[in-house]
Parts: sequence; C-alpha cells; structure tokens
Amino acid sequence: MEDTNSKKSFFKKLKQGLSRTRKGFVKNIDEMIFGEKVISRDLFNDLEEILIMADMGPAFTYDLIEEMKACAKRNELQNPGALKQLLKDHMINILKESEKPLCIPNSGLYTIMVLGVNGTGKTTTIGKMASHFSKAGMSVMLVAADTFRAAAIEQLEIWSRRVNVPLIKQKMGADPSAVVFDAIHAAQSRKSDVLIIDTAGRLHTKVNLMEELKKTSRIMGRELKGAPHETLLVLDATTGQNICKCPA
Ligand SMILES: Nc1nc2c(ncn2[C@@H]2O[C@H](COP(=O)(O)OP(=O)(O)OP(=O)(O)O)[C@@H](O)[C@H]2O)c(=O)[nH]1
Ligand SMILES: [Mg+2]
Repeated sequence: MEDTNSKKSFFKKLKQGLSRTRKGFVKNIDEMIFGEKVISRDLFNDLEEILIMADMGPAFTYDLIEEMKACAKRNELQNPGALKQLLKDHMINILKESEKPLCIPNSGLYTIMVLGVNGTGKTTTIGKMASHFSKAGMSVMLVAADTFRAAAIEQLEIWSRRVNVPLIKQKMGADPSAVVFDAIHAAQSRKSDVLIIDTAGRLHTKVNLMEELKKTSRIMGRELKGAPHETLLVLDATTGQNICKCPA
C-alpha cells in the first residue's frame, strides 16, 4: 500500500514546512554548541533556556536535561555535539510512543471524520489524505459537511478536482447530518473504500456546534455500523503547549 515515491515527497514537503522551526530552534542549538569543547553547566543552562523559549514545556525540558546530565556523568557524551543527538533521540522516542498508523481495512466502507477549530488545516489535510489513499489504489469520496463557512464547499471542490476524487455536497447552510447521510449511501452504492468528511471549524466551548457534531456522528453510526471509524482532530503544530488544553 505504501508508495515509496509519495512517501519521499511527503517527507520532503514536511521538511520544507518545518524549515522555519528548524531555522529557529535548531539554529539556536547549533549556535550554542558551536565552538564549545566541553559539556559545561552553562551549556545545560543555555539548552534549558532554548527549549523553554521554543515552548517545549517544562516537563519535557526537565526530563531531557536530567537525562543529559546523567549521560554526561557516565561519560557517555563525547562532546557538546552529542547533546544534539540525544535531544533528537529523546524527541523521536516520544513521538514513536504515540505513533498510531491509520490502517484502512481491505473490505467495506471506511469513514473518517475530520474535526478541529477554525483554520487548523482540516480541509488541506483531507486533500492530502485523499491523494495518498487514491495513489494507494483506493476509491475515495469526499463529503462537504462544512456547510457553514462561506466558500468552504468550493474549497473542498477544488481539492476533489485536484486529486480527482468525487465530492458529495449540498447547498451552503444545509444540515451537515443530511449531507453525511446522502454521502454514506452514495459511497455504498459506488462501493467506495474511504469516505472523508470535512466539518466546519468550531471551538469546543460552542455547545450548539458541538451538539451538531454529535448528531452528525450519530447519524453516521446509524447508517453504517462503526461509523465514523476514525475521527481525526487536526491541530496547528505551531500552537505550542496550549494545544494540550484542546479536548481530543
Ligand atoms: N504551513 C502550513 N500551512 C497549512 C498546512 N495545512 C494547511 N495550511 C494552511 O492553513 C490555512 C487553513 O487551512 P484549511 O485547510 O483551510 O484549514 P481548515 O481547518 O479547513 O479551516 P476552516 O475550514 O476555516 O476551519 C490555509 O491557508 C492552508 O494553506 C500545513 O500543514 N502547513
Ligand atoms: Mg475547512
């Protein structure tokens, strides 16, 4: 299922997207290490400051610095450059712990509902996922259940044309549950593999909008067993530690 080329280009794009972070955070670390011959207490203090300024959070920063100090005590770090590698490994381990691949079963319609606050990248992520699944040989269908924001339907329509997958839509202002209801039946009759639902951006404090989301999810479950099979919350990676306040 994995397409090596698309995987490569995905990582290339991810690298480009994160270049500003690299230039800021990583450049600061490189500058800190540059010219240093020994691992001193000052170096740990500087690193701590860089991590806090990059909004890595006190818990992460404390754990990492303690680990580095312990390694230094055991003479496991040859030079200041080794601190950077340790930081890298520490971050990769944390990400690996929460890694959860999205596995689409071989049979039946698989539904993915995409949620998040306004402007976090839901629709763009849907376009990327649709392209990925379709390149992997699956038949994908998109659902414009953001009937609230002006031009949201047109935006998803552009993605559907770009990645060449069908779109189920109604007029702006339509009930999202009705759009999803139609979409499930359309996808079943066309024997689609994946149905991806775009929803309107909303804050979790907006009770009416949260109720609307629950209703949409309920209707999906009623029309298709287990639906939505996956619910993806799209978060903006530049938000920093505040992201932890966002209810999943
Ligand atoms: N740098 C960067 N920009 C992104 C990414 N994903 C989306 N964007 C941009 O963020 C803006 C909002 O993206 P959308 O996909 O429309 O976000 P949304 O969550 O669907 O927005 P609403 O439907 O208004 O709630 C657009 O300008 C996108 O091009 C990303 O991964 N990196
Ligand atoms: Mg959107």
